[in-house]
Amino acid sequence: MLTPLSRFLAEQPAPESLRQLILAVADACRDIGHAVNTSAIEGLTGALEQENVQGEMQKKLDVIANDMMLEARRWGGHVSALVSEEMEEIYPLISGEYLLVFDPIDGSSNVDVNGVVGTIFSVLKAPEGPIAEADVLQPGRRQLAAGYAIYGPQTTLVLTLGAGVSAFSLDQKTGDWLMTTPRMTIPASTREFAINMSNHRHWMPSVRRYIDECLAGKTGVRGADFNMRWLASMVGDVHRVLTRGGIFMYPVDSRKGIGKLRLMYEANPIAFLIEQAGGLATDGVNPILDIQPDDLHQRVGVVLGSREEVERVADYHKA
Ligand code: P6P
Repeated sequence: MLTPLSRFLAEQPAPESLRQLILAVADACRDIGHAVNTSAIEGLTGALEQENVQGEMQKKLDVIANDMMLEARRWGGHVSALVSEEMEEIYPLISGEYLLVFDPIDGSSNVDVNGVVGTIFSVLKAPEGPIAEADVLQPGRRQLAAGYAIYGPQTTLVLTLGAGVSAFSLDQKTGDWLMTTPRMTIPASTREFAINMSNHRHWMPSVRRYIDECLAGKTGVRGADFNMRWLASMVGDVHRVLTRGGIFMYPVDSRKGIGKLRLMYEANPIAFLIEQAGGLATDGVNPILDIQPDDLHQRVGVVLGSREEVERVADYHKA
């Protein structure tokens, strides 16, 4: 029987195998969302005594959500290999058309305080035969589909197959994803910024100039007051930007000379959504989607959202 999500996918310019894969990702996100929603009851909050490839303390839910994604039967033979924030190496499956790259729980430290978290995914074309890491290291411009599920007051799936961005919210009673926003678009300008202000002393001059002008409000060159939000959950902050505009920044800073966010399964899928919604996503200067990856887990600076604001930061860098 056709569901609202499968009806939507049937209208997308995509092969049937990709539509089937997106439906399988939606099912996985529904299962992960349930695990998140019941984590306190099931004793699944908190950390394990182990670190992931990022050198970050793994949360119980990180591992449980990752294990859910590794269940090969989910993918119906459409996926050749999985790549996860939680696994150092690629995870080969039987040969399929696609590579599925994901962060199973983004912002997992928020679970313990009942904050917003999400699952981010990216779909790339797989070559014939066994998959090597080099096959995965494709620029974000070559993504076939991308999206996230956000586990908040609603459980919402936001996705693109290259023809705009749409949002579906989960009907917890029926398990169906119902379209709630046919087309998400980002206003070109904003008066709302999202950044972790505690890193101010580490920022590049262009970022410090941009934020200081926002903080100067009406009395400064911007001639208007700005608002600030910071959820410490990329999916939550990005969902707000896609919903009402804004600029989200996790820039490269002087501590390590690299960014915090990961290119393959955070920045690239989110940048695809942002561009499809009419916004811009850069590393502070250049489009994220044009970056040629050289490592599965490489980090990148991220400045994304309302076009005019992202351009302003890049212009300050070039000034
Ligand atoms: P900070 C979550 O750990 C994450 O990867 C993103 O979801 C989020 O935007 C960022 O890190 C928060 O970082 O340094 O503010 O805790």
